[in-house]
Amino acid sequence: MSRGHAVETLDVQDREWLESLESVFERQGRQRVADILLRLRARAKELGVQEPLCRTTPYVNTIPADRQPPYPGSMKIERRIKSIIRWNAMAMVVRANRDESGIGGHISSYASQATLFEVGFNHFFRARNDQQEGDIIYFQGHAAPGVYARAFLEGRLSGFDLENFRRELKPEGGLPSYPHPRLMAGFWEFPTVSMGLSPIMAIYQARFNRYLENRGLKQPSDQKVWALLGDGEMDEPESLGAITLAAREHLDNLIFVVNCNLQRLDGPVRGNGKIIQELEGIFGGAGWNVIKVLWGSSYDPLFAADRDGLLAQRMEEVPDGQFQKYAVSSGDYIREDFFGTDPRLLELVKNYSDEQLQDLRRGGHDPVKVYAAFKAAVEHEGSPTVILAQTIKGYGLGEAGEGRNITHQQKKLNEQELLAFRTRFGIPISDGEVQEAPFYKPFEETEEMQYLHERRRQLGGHVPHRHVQARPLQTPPDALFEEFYQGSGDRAEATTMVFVRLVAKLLRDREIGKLIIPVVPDEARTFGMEALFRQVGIYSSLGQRYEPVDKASLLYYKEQKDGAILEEGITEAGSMSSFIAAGTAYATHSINTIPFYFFYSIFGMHRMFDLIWAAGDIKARGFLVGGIAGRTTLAGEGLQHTDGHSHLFACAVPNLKAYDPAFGYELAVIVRDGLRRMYEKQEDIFYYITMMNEFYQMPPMPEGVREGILRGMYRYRASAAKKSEAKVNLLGSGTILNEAIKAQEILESKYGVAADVWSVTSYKELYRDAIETERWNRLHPGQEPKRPYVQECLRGRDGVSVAASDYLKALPCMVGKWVPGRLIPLGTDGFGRSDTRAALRNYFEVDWRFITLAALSGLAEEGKVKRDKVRKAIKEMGIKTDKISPLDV
Ligand SMILES: Cc1ncc(C[n+]2csc(CCOP(=O)(O)OP(=O)(O)O)c2C)c(N)n1
Ligand SMILES: [Mg+2]
Repeated sequence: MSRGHAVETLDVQDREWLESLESVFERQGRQRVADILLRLRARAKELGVQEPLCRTTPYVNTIPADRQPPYPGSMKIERRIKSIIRWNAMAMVVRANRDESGIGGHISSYASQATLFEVGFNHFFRARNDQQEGDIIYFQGHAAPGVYARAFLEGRLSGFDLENFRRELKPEGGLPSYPHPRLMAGFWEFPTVSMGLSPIMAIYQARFNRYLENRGLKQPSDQKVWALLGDGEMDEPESLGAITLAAREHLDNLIFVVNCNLQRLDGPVRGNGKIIQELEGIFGGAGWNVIKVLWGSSYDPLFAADRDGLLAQRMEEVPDGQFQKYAVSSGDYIREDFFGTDPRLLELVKNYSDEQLQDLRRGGHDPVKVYAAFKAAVEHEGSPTVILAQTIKGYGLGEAGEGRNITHQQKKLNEQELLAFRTRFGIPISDGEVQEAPFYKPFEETEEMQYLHERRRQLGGHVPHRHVQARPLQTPPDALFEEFYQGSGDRAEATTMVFVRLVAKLLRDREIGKLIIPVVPDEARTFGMEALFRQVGIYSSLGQRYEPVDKASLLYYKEQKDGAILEEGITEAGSMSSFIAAGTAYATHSINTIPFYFFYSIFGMHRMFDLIWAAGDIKARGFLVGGIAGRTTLAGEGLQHTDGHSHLFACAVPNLKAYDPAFGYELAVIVRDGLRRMYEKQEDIFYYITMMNEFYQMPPMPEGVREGILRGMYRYRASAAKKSEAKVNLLGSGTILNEAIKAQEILESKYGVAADVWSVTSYKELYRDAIETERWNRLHPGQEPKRPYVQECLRGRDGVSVAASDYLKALPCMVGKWVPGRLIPLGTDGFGRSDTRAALRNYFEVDWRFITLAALSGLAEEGKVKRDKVRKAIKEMGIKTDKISPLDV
């Protein structure tokens, strides 16, 4: 009872207090004790007593041995199954690296958490089927060999598959290194191997599940979100960055299991400290239910005999680095170093042999303790749970790496080490065969195989298992978009406004309105989205328990339980995680939610690219909307805020469509086609669209341009000049298209140059088409070569093309080789500045004057205009030739 109290402090008075506490506990229960403690604290405070800061509990199991539930299965059979999985997981990695040195893989991470996984697989992780929702499980990425090895026993993967671990490109196929839904369609559900993303995605997933329930899109259920994480991983800012949200939202559908093997890749997570205590303080302080699973059943008798809490005290003072040392030490060292600090501790273990001391197991390796923790977590109500399970990295590897600093990278075992592993886990492979590290699978009739299958049957099927059952949606009719095709007439608008109006309209739609999910990180007013606050409400699981200060106004800040807007506050990572949860609901919940995530464009690709990469992997659908974009279009904000490179970033994500539209109708065409492709045709793509805050009249849509808008370019305005000495093509994107249009007028009226203006909506689309076409031609030499779309557009218009955008020059350069004639790129390379739009466009040399100059200068080089004309133009347009280059600073 009095565990954790130093013996020295236990004088008579202390004992009396403790005894009376114990008697209250015995007669009146836990709640009464808690009430009294609260009262005592309050009184002590009144008396001016400075309370000791106490964020942690003693270094012992949260669930005492006498409150453990009985183990519901056969531990003996489960141990056999676990041992076989351990062996196969190890053999996969060893064999892969034998065949091809350097192919990589991890043995020791799974080895440390096999018990955590297996207790989950045998007793907790429910599969999704027609009768039940199942659980949502994020498996630690580099523990994938363990998941594969289990799937092998379950009959979901073949020996061939295991053989080809990390050899995906073999003709017969192989297994990806880590969980990638994109690469293993019917298997992995969540990409988890970029440390830190899985915890934050799991939190927002759990919250999104509640959102769906509160909005009536899904029936409430007892579905859990499990995230199996590493202790080293908890140092990633994303891992801890959203834990208060989980507590605030009372997400008792969320369980983190942190495998505290006290090591990461290079060495100890906290050699000089205690990671478990640190995490307990952090999670506990944030309002989570913390369950520590530190010691296995073999420690129970020791704790029972340690009436004065000396053992717990010693455990608390020993740093993690030293515990790691014990993991690799013999019993005599442990006796001397750990127990030897106090004769009373030595007395405690005097009947223990050195072997027994060495074999004392940590909690995370004891199914009884793990089961108790998992069960308590599942049953806990009111807050999320974190289970901190202490384990040993490389458990079972012995000399080959157990607890060693090199263990994370260990991929090869020699014959002796294989023999030792085989013997330790009792795998029926002969000495002669061990060297080959063969995979082992018992016959189906055996007790263990029957048991394994039966457990999964009871839990509803296999996990992980990704299966998409959402029915395709009908694309909204063209009529819904018609007003945007019409243009804005005399009214000046910004594409931001058009986009917001479009989404507001979609939200009102009877068919798909409920599925539209606006996500925004505290930037709604920046984009003029506040009208949506009132229209569809801001989601809050609590509704609105206060009178909003702006209640009297039309567009007040309206929070409601079934509000549609996910107003995430200032967390782009959290918002992106919401986007991913909403964008994958078609797979996780069979619900086609359609997220529109509006963010400040610089804080999009630039800030959360790894999550966007994860969205590509997980096949999230939806629209990423980069607001107030463009390095010269966003005036006044300067270096940190002006985005001139997100479209280049977007090029790197293969299934991301990226558009930089200039006009409302372009936007409408792109969004409608996106809805069609993602939700009707069920294509695994998603969209990045930039929108700007520059006001101008939105023209009506010309005839026949839809295909061009989607493919990346179309001729917006042909030259009006009938006869002219020279011709150029002006390619403009986003708001810079207007500069190209102005340059067209000047070139024609002042310099006698005919210019066609092209709206380039997507260099990425043009580039992709061109490289794919070129590839096809290369592989099909006997057939009629195809022409890239950009080349086709500009066919017969060679000479000079000037391409100007608000992004890096590299963007148009990507298609430069397919542009007939000379391509002159203009763009915004360099750090941004705070100034007016006009000043910025002069600084970055992307305004109509520089477009005109580039056209004339290109023509001069071609010999189509005189150099004098260029000099004259520079003067007339007031261009300073000695101005600094934006790249120089
Ligand atoms: C963002 C990121 N950085 C680095 C890595 C490389 N990496 C993979 S596993 C690992 C160590 C993981 O340690 P821990 O979280 O404690 O897991 P354990 O293997 O000990 O269970 C590292 C650094 C990664 N996968 N992701
Ligand atoms: Mg670790």
